[in-house]
Amino acid sequence: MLNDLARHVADGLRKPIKALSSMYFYDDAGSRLFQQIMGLPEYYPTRAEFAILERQGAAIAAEMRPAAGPFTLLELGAGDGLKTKLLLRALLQGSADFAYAPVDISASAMTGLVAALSRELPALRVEPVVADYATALRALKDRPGSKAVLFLGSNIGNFDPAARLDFLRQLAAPLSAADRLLIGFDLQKDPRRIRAAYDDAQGVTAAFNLNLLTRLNRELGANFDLAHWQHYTDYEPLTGAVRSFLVSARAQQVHIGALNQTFDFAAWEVIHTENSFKFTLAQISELAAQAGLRVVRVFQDEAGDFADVVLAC
Ligand code: AVI
Repeated sequence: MLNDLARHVADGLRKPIKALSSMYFYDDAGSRLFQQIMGLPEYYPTRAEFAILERQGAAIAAEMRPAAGPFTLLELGAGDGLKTKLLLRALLQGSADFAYAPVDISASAMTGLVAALSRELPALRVEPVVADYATALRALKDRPGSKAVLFLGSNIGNFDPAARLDFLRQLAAPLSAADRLLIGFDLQKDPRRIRAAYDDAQGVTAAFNLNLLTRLNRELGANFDLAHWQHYTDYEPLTGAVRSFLVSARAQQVHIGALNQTFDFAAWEVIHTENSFKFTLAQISELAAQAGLRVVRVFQDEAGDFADVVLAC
């Protein structure tokens, strides 16, 4: 029986333009590399969003909590929770009655987060969930009471447009009028800055992308030779997409043991591994309306690089 990853790879490598989902970047090594990316000088989104939450945390907390009563603060893709702690502190300071339910696909990231929270915010009620987004959305539906949902870090940018709308509609479906969503959107800006954020000088983003092949070698018994694969990325201002690829630097064959199959790669053929969409404020309002949501308030950093947007039904 094939597992999810094996099935995904079988489908993705049989396509005319080979593609693998960036969802599979985040094994333990990939999650650690992403932590490193967030500290890189070129990778501005994390700092920009941190500045928003640091300076405007109290105002955001006030928009997110219901007028009265307890609520669940569910965070999709919680990661190390560094930015969220700012919001959690603001909510605790405002004596909000809530449980924090972080959701992340990485068990190791979750263990680290729960340990850090119990040290730093001992008064916080934490109900961790190790799951992918689809499972988390089902859990959200089943949760009684008021909800505030966080989807920070421009994770929304990693969906392609159809999946993005579908996901937002699923997020909106279980929400009632008093519930709130806070979504982080990376905004369109100097294309050179955007591209540099995904092609850093130290090569950490390259290692992050290439780690996907290491994962396939380990988990699916593949024999990708990393010496003959390269990271390539580009930003398209017309679509607002950063597209990242793994490039086969020569004609080669790769055997994947778990699939019992060998795949041919031509010289310079690519595997498309990630989209990171960048938005305008007008696109965000339009997207919200298409998903049956309205923009309650937009919080931006001083440079206007990033927006944390409060949405409601
Ligand atoms: C997780 N996600 C929002 C990151 C992004 O910016 O698209 C993942 C990433 N990929 C390369 N660098 C960072």
